[in-house]
Amino acid sequence: EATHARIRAVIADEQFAMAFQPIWSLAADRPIGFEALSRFAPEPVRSPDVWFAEAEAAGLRNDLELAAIHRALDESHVLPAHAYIALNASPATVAAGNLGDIVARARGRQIVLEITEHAHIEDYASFAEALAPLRAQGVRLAIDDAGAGYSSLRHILQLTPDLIKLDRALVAGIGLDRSRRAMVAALLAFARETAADIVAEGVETASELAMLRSLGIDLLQGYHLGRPVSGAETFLKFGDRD
Ligand code: G
Ligand code: G
Ligand code: MN
Ligand code: NA
Repeated sequence: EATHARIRAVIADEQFAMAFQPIWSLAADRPIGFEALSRFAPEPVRSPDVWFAEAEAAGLRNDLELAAIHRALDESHVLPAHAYIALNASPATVAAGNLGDIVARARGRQIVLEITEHAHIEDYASFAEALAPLRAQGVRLAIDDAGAGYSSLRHILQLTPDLIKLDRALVAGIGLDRSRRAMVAALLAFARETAADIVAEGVETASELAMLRSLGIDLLQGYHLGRPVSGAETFLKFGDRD
């Protein structure tokens, strides 16, 4: 089928590039990590959401995710040595057991795996089983889009993630909305209880930054701190020059 062939070609010819977006520590006043985000070259330019949905429909989601993860790790030398690399992965890709070599591929760089809150975990046992040896090797687990309102949140929190990434809708609505404020408070309390770090996503303005700082949140990601940019641009801005 046409879509299937197209996605196979995207994977085989690596018709995509990696962008990196800083995750900024206010206390350290520098990025402590970078999230790898795929950017697809073939025209028309479309969101990675669309590509991953098409890949899913074609039965190629795991292959495309794995290709993106390998590409991100291969390019990660553009990042400063102290910084972790955050990789997006669906639970099915983790459960398939194909991530076994990511620690070796990272050449000593710390890895954070971002699993989105709204991903349905079909085979929880396989997912947890594949995750355990990775975590034993120091790979940290982040819950992406936390608090977006999906019922899987409680399930995912049972894995005691190392990082909790507050969904951008929470960040945008926090000044206005009591229910979102309550959700942020609950996630902050959970993070304190389990010694997880909190990252606020989608920080777009100085006033959001100030409000998050007043809540004691140190780690921020969003256009206000830095957009996702190419590996070359990331190296120019942040790379180790020695
Ligand atoms: O970068 P952007 O906001 O356009 O990404 C849209 C969505 O696609 C986000 O949810 C992001 O997590 C996801 N995404 C982007 N790149 C990758 C990738 O390489 N792998 C996976 N699994 N998801 C990605
Ligand atoms: O689902 P995930 O959190 O992985 O998606 C990250 C997506 O959010 C990326 O596509 C990235 O381009 C986008 N993004 C990053 N910072 C901001 C921001 O400040 N505002 C908005 N609207 N999107 C952002
Ligand atoms: Mn993410
Ligand atoms: Na997110």
